[in-house]
Amino acid sequence: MTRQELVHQIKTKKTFLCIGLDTDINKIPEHLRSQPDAILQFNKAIIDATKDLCVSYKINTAFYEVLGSKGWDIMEQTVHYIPSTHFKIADAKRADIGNTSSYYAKAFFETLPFDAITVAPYMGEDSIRPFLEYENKWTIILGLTSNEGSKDFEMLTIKNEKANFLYEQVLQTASKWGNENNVMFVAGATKAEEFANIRKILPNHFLLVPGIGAQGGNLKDVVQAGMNKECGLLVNASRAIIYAGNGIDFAAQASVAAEKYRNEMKIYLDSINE
Ligand code: NUP
Repeated sequence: MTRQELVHQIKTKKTFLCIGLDTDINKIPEHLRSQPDAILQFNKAIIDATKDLCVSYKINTAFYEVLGSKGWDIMEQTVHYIPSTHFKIADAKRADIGNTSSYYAKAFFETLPFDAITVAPYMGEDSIRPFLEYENKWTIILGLTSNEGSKDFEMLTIKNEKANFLYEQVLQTASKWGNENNVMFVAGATKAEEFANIRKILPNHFLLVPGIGAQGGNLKDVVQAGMNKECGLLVNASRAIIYAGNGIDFAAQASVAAEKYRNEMKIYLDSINE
């Protein structure tokens, strides 16, 4: 999906919500658990109920890999079920030496029809380059993550006239490997106080922002410092939406939770379009 198409979806649907399909057999409603294709049924019901409220779905591969080959099959069926209008993210956090990365890229961009994959920047440019060679596909580089451990490396103070923290150096350097049409960065909603700084370095890039809902990040804070003229944000919520209910009406409850975010997002989007 191109940047233009993504921005068009955001403006037309008045939402920049990304729903995380972190589907866990232990958390899905009891009545589904005994079914042989419980996770796929759950995902399909969530997608049917929420697709008008979001522009993107993010599949965290861990929740599928844990089930072995069956899980990979469910992930494949799920990604094919997502409408072509939606931006499909594989949250796989890959990157390796070049020839290995080229197979990671092929696995997620050709064998599977994802639009984007998350990658770790630690191994440097040659580990990311193979992902960037695909036209109309996106590489989402971990910038400043939402977890506590981001302080261990990402928030390390470095002695450098251009950057205070290591994550800033990552944004500055890695943004040059690609461009605003094929690179995004992860910026955790729990780090909203850093967003103004992130925008100084990357005024135009899209940011994938996980951490609202279950991790306690605040949508308003993220938007105030992080939104740009084209929106520039994909805000993800996984547990807060997909497990909003755990009865027969779980999909309707997920839709209610997604609609709350969408309604708030609509107000913010209207304010940049005025
Ligand atoms: O910094 C990050 N924080 C984060 O939570 C980078 C991520 N990719 N994620 C992922 O976003 C995490 O692995 C999970 O799939 C999702 C957040 O889920 P939730 O807290 O909304 O349930």
